[in-house]
Amino acid sequence: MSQFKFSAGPWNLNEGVETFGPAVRNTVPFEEAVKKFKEIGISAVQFHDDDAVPNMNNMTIEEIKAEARNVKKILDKYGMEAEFVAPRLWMDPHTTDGGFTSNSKEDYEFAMWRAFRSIDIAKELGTNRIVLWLAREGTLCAESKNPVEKINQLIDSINKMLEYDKDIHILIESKPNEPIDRSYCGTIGHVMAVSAASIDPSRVEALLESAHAILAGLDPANEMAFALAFNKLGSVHLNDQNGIRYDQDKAFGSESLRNAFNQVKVLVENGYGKNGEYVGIDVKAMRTQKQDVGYKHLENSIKVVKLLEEKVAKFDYEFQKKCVAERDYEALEMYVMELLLNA
Ligand code: XUL
Ligand code: MN
Repeated sequence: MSQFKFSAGPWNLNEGVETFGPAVRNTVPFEEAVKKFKEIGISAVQFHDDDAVPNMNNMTIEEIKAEARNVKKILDKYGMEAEFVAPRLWMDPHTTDGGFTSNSKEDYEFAMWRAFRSIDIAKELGTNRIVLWLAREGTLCAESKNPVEKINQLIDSINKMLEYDKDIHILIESKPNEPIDRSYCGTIGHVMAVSAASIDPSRVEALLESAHAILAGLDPANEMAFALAFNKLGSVHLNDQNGIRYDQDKAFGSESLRNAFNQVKVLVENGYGKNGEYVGIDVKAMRTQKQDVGYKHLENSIKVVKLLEEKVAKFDYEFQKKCVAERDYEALEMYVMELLLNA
């Protein structure tokens, strides 16, 4: 049992493509993925705009909405929700140099078109959450953009989305790098600042992904706490990461159990999920995994969340208080290690 509702995206059943090698698994058809998600305890699907409406660039607004309604029927058939829609602004020739911070007016307008269409799709799928993973909003060549101008351009873009639909919430997913070298919204602190500068801070929230915090050299639980302190943690992407290298999206807790414990602890302690927030699992199957076991990373991540919820329930707050009073943090640290090791 878990107190949380879980979500995942179709991209989490990845084919294993990476920079040095091709796909090693077949694409799981969308309906099969939804069915599988349901079986393993996931109750909502995360979407990129073109996960829901492939080929949307060549469609009219009405055609896009109609296609989104067909996707909603599949969700309904399996009793599944849509958690969010995220414009995929990193694959298109129009977003080679970013979208909201592009130097090209035409490419900027394309990015806004995709953002507005993502809102249209979200409404048809029955969600008011838009996620912005700002994949290429930053630079490869530091001198290629005027950073102050571009950060203001980004805030303007978000304001336009807030104006386009008065009900929509924008969740910014921070990440310091990859694919871009220097990103403009690298941490939750950046997201909070952008939120505060927007025309409606109550509708601009954060999505914290564990691996992204680690890539920024930060602690994922503390990043979650920072957004929670402002009442702005709209979603999380739990996963894990072996240090500061390429974005690994490993199964939750598979690298640092204590970090994972503290993430679950901060979510539990702050009543995360009480306003309908999902615990998103954003994990990649290892490339070595065969087709029929290409979803275990999701199952395992959910299992680890549940096991850690049990550990949090057992956490002895009286003992913690005593250690704090005596300032004996070695004792507290050992207590946590023993709790996790079942010793
Ligand atoms: C990229 C990442 C994305 C977003 C959705 O690092 O995490 O999958 O979560 O666009
Ligand atoms: Mn993510």
